[in-house]
Order: sequence, then C-alpha cells, then structure tokens
Amino acid sequence: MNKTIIFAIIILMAKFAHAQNEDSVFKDSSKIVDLTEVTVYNSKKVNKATDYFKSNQSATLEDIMSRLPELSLIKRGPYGMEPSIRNLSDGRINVLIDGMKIHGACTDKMDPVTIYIEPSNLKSLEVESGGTGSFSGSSIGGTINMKKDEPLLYSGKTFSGIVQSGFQTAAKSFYEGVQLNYSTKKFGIKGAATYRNSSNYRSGGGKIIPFSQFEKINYSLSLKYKLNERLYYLADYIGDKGYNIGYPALPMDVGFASANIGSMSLSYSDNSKKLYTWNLKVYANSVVHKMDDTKRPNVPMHMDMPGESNTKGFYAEASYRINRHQKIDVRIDASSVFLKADMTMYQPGELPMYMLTWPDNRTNQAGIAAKWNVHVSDKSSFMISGRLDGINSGLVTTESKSQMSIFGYEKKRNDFLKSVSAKAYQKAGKNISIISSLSYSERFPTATELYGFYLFNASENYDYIGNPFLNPEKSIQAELTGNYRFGRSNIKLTGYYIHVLDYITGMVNPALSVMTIGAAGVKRFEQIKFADIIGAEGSLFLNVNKNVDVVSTLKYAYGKDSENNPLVAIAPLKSIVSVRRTFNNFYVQAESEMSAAQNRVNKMAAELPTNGFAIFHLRGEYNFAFFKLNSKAQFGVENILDKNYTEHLDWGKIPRQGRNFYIQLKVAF
Ligand SMILES: [Cu+2]
Repeated sequence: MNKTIIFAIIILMAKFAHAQNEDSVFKDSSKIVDLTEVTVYNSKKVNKATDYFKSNQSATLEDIMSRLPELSLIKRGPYGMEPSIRNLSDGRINVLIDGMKIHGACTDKMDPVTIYIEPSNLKSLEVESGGTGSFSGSSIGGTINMKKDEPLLYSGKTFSGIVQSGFQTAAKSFYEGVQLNYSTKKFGIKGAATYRNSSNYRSGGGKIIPFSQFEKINYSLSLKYKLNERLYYLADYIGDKGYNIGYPALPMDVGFASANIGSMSLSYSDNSKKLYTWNLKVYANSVVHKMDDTKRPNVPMHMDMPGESNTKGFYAEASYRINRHQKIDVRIDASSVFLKADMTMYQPGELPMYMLTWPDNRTNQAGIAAKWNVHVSDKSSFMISGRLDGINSGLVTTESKSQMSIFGYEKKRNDFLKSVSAKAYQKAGKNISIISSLSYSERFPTATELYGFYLFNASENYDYIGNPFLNPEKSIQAELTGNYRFGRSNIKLTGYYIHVLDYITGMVNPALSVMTIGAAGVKRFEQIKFADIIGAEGSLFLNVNKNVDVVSTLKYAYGKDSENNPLVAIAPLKSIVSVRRTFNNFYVQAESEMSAAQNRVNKMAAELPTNGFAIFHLRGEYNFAFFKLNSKAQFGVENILDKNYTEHLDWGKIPRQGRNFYIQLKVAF
C-alpha cells in the first residue's frame, strides 16, 4: 500500500515537474470559517457565510460545528458534544486551540476540547479533512483548529468592548458575555468572560429531559506587545469552570470540571524577506474532571470518578519563499501528555473499592512536518506535504504498573508515525475549479485504547479494556472536489473515500467478567483488517438578488468494515437549507433541517435504527443605535412545530430540544 502512494505521488510530481505561486488557491480546499465579528454599525460588509454558520449570538461552538458539512456531533448530553470529521472522532482527529494540544480528562469523553472556546473569542475555525490535515499532528481523520482572537492594538480607540445577554425558553437558559479591550500603539490587553446557565430542557411534545442541566463560566485574558514593526509577543490564558453538568444518556454527571490553558508566543512577519513568517509557541494546560452519580436515583452502588490531564508542549512554524512560484512551510513540535483517572465504588456496608481507570500514563511526542506549495500557473497549483512523529508512551507509577501487570503492560512503547499527502488544484474553464487529493497517514492509539481499565460504554452497555499491543492505525484517502462559481454564487461538491487499515474497535472477550452492574459483557480493543467510509458533501451559496440569499449544505456517508458490517455511528443523509431576506437594518431567515433515517446499524455495538425528521426555524436580527452605540437584537424560534426527534449520533435516543424561543441583545462600544 505504501508503494502505491509513493508511486501516485511520483506521477503527480512528474506531471507538474517543469511547471513553476501564491498558495491562495489552497484556501479553497481547507474550510476556514472566519468568525470575526463585524462591529461597525450598519456595516454592509456582513459576511453572510459566517452568519449562516453562527446561527445566533449565543450559539455555542457545537452549534457552529453542526452546521459545517464536514462535521457531525456525537451527543451524550446537551453540553460537551464530541465533534467528528467525516464520522472519524476522538484519537482519529486533532482538535487544537491555536495549534496547541489539549487532552480531555474524562474517560467517557464528556469534555471534548471544543468546550473551552466560546465563539465570541473565536477568530476562525479551520477544518482540514483527511490525511491532508496531518500538518499539525499525526491523524487519519484531519484537524479542527480553533483560532482565538487577539487583543486589538490602538486604532483610534483606547477602550472598546462588547456586552451581551440572552435567554432561551426550552431550557430556561441564560447567556451573559462581556469583552473589554484596552490598547495603546504598542500594547493591547483583552479580557473576556461568558456565563451560561441552563435548566433541564423541554423536548418536542413537552417532556422535560432530566439531568440535562448545566452551568459554566469561561474567562480569558490575553496580552499583545509589539516589539517592533514585524515582531509581536502574545501571552494568552483561558480558564473554564463547569458545575453540575448533566449527561442524560450516561449513568453519571459532572459535579465539577475545570481547565487552565496558557501559552506564550512570538510571531514575525515580513513579506519582503525570503523567510517571510515564523511563529513560536510554548504552552501548558491542565484539566480536572469530577464525575459522580450522587444526584441519580436508584443507583445500586455510588461511584466517584475523577480524572486529570496535564499537557506541556511547544511548536515552531515557518514559511519560506523559494521563488515567485514556490514556498515551503515547516513545523516542528513536541508535547508531553500525562493522564490519570480513577474510580471509587461505595458498596453499602463494605469498605470502598478503589481502582485506576486510566492508570497513570504519559505520552511524549516529537514531530516534524513540511509542506511544499507550487504555483504552476494561474490555473493550476499543487502541494505535497509530509510528517514524521516519534512517540514514546507508557505507564509511569508503580501503582499503575502493578494494577496492569496482569495484561502485560510492563514496557514503554516507542512508535514511529509517517504521513504523506498530495493535493492538486486545477481551474477548468472560467467558472469551474477542481481540487483532488491523495494521502497516506497513521495515528497513535489513544490512552483509552491502550490503557483503559473497565471503562463503561453506556451506548453499547459493555465494559471496555485497553490493549497495549495495538499497532498504529493507517489510512489511505482520496478526495475530489468540484467548485462552480457564477456571479456571487457558488456550488461545491466533494466526494471522498477513506480506507482505514488495522481499524481499532471493541471485540467481546468472554474470558473477562464485568465490573459494571448490569453490563452485557467486556470488550477489549482489537484491530480488524480494515474499515471503509465513502461519502459526499455539498454546499450552495446562492445570491438570488441584492436582498435574498440561500445557503444550503448536504452530507452523506456510508461505512462498513472488512466483514461487511455497517460501521457504528455513521450519520445519515442530512441537509440544512436557509433562506434570508435582508431589509435595511434587519433580516429574517427561514430554515429547514432535514435528516434521512439511518437503518444501517452495527448490531454488535447494540446500535438501533433512527427515524428521519424535518424541523423548521425562523430567525431575525435588528441593528440599531442605543445611545449612539452599535447594538443588535436577535430573536427567533427553533423547532417551530415542536417535533419530537433524535439524531442518529445521539446516545440513548434522548429526544432533542422542542420549540425554543430565543432573544439576544448585544451592545458594542
Ligand atoms: Cu466524565
């Protein structure tokens, strides 16, 4: 298989060899959702695409991601939904904040990294799918990178800020946010805080979903200092605290969760130089997560399950211009992740039982990546990239080693990962462009897959055990995108094929007995020969006239393993269509969200079919001056018909939110 890839790349290189740059065309192929707020009163420069992805001011990052055709969300509760790129999630994808690695501290995946960024702090969301998304970390599914916004430097205003507030009826939820920026010509400091408080929500038809409440506060402080015209220093801190977070599809909730995320960086740019930009960042973060079931009724045996993660790392990125037509991007990075989680079971009348669920383990990684961009002509360009990673991983305390010695975990393991990809852009005619890519990539198994010890999977009703002898997963992928532009409108269609070798999945191990009361059995992570995902995505931005826009997205995927079983958790055909009519200072927008049924389910994972659904929303926005301040009011109703529905990736078939009215106010100064 390696040979095939290398061969294909040689052909590609030969094809473009005597060709001779701007990589701007490649911006087309990785999705960057720019979320920069337009705060100028009555600005005509509103980015309609951005507005479509961010359906309202209080939208969470999860709401935004769910509207991107490449992404789906796995739901265990209304909070902390787990993102997947083309149905690949968790260890198969990178989820980064400004290029930094962060590892969740929950053995049940309640805390994906995306919960730590509030959209009001987000500059852009970058999604790179497949093997071509391995530049900032070895992965087979691609990368989601959340770029946080930076403090403003002086541009006529020393003090500026935004205050916002909102309320939604379905969960009686409040959203409050404030941002303040102080700046001089050399120096800028920005602080932001967001508070969200939500009660149990009401599903379609009126039933209240118990254990769906949450409360969280997110705060951040960043400082930017201009050392000279080309060199900036940036220090950044994000803090996040969550309280009493319910997960209706799981047997446990979160009493308290906290994250501290810090970084310092230097960035340089000078377009006249050959080495025209570089960026150096050092970072550290820690996450604490405390699960318990003390609020749940009828629990046969109470448990406490705390976990923690600590990550340190750095990266350096540079871009070098070889000549007018060629440039090279290089990245070196290293990180070290420590994880620990344990469980204490309180059996009535007996001494508490204690065990490690993520026995203390550390994974060290060092990698180097390079990307060669060649601008052949205005009509065609290509890019070849590669990455190498050395990984060292193992248990680190005598306690964890002695608990796990029965499974043969004595030794640390060393792995070497390789990824390579090629991507080509070709303009065919005045309005059509085609992007094709081919990649080979590898990924390291997760701590759960290697070291997990009786981790209960509530969706399958099985206890899971890790396997320290797993090989890295490998993947070969091909992707073809056609883009048709006409006037200010645009249609884009993508087809892709993902072939995963040594696919890691849970297999029933009858030799092991269950730990969780009521579990159907124990599964151990094993590898099957391969798994395939074939799918398509489409998007349409249609500018009907000056005042009417239509945005529509569509996605479909088909997955099966080497034994021809459907893959678990494959989202069915889904489409969102939204139509907006803009008036002078306001707009109204009607939306439909439609999903087909999913009947291809994995029986071994106890998966059940899901019905299709159609729901409708109506939204509006009004811009006005409030004591001469730029102000905005947003209002709307979601799920107008109060439909009772679930999506296929929702665990436990817990119904989603019913009819929901919302109102948001925002004032900028
Ligand atoms: Cu948890």
